[in-house]
Amino acid sequence: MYKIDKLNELAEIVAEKRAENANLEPRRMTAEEKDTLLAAFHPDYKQDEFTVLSAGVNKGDKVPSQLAELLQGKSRISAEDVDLNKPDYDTDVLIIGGGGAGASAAIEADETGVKTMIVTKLRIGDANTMMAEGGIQAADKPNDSPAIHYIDAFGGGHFAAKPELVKNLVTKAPSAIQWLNKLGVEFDKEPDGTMITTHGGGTSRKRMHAAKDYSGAEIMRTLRDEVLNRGIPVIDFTAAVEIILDENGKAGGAVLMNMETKELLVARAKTVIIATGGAGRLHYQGFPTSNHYGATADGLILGYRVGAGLLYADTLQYHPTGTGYPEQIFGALVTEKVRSLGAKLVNIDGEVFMHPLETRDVTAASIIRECTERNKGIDTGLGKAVWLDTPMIEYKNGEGTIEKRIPAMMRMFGKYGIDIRKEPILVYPTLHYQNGGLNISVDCSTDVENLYAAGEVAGGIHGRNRLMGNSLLDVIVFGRDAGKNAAMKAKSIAIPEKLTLAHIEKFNNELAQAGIENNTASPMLLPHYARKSK
Ligand code: MEZ
Repeated sequence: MYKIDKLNELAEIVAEKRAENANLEPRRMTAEEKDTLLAAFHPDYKQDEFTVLSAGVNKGDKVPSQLAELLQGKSRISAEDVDLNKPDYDTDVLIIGGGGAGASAAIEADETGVKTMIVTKLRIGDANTMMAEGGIQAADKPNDSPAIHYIDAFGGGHFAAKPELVKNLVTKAPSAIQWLNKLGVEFDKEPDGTMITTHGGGTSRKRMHAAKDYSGAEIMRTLRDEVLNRGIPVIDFTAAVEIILDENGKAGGAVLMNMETKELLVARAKTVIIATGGAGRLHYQGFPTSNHYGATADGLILGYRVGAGLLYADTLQYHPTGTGYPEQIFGALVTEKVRSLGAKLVNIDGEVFMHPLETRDVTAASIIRECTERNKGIDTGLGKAVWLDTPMIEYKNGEGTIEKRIPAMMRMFGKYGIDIRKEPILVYPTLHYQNGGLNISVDCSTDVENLYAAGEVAGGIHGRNRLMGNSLLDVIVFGRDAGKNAAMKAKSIAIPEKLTLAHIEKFNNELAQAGIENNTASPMLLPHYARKSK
């Protein structure tokens, strides 16, 4: 193994300083310090990693270059490949994506009595929701309120979020927790049934509700059971490759592709919800990712090609603590809850170089600065990293805390011979979340009528930086709303009659006029390193 003795030697320095570091209260950065730090070290500010779009509704805006390649890529089909007059599926509400937002939407749409169907390119639950660890925010304690939650979220997002979306997020948070609780999510509770809550980066109150450190898996398990128990049809291993419009430019379904046989199918619907999640598997700027295998920005491409605009697609979240070592779990998420429970970030000299609960963009930039300009990172053989002093959790809170509160972390590192109760771990930022996405209104509608979006694919809720636990919250709040609103709309309209895929040629012409020759098939569907089917 790479210089394991050297790493053990360096870890000794962290152990020696633990008692002193545990009592340190590092000061918070000023707003000015944060701005300077972000501009110099956050990946979003590296201008040469972005491309200005030449076609589509966001022409003139910059997005990460890998995303631009797909947004201005080539459709996987042409209009002649399918017969739109012979739909394989007919439904009221078509939901594309089987993660937390898609499942929440399906449950609420089904509740209204409309015909609802989920289509997902992998299986229901193969989603970033499943991978979320640390928790879900809701201001439901006596010392807290949705108004305080609003200030934290809006400020943390650099005051760039759409105010009405943040308001919707925070005011519906307490009822979202109750809804999940009733459905059967096993939240961490005190013996008297009170929910246990902790801090996250940038929160002024303890409002993170969790199921240990596998909160997303617990929530997704519950939502999946509910979808299946209700008998909502789930068409799995089937990707949406184009949105279908009607003669008036309104959404009317989607062309689907069986991931194994590549057979094309037509789903006709009165309303369509895009809930396809994020884009970590595009590995912007060469970063590893904490995202699930299917996070390839598909929904952005589907929406953009039919005219749905994007908001803040140039801002990404690099979770400060991706695993920096060992190689087998490089980039995997080390939940922020580890820092909420008291672990501090420490450099090669054993110095605590920042407050551990600054907002994520600031923390990531600070770690990058430590490993570059300050040259205080630890060489792991895979790159530079800093220490996250996990034994400090037990030093401060007593033995057994790690096993009780973050057992999945303990298991993940334990598999590779690292006991996080006794040894600090090595971390470096990992691509975690797309802050922006399809521009939505508060009813989850996009710029295209009858086309809705919810979950990570939607933009504007978190501004230019999201706080921990507001994503699990957003998939529930906006997923539920999208389901209800798309269902109500479906009840008020007739089945679309004249369906068309004319937008494919129209977009191709726009690309040609802009001088773009790009044969990249989009949406991408699977990462470029996926094993090809025979
Ligand atoms: O909201 C998140 O991204 C989250 C809870 C992540 C984590 O650190 O656990």
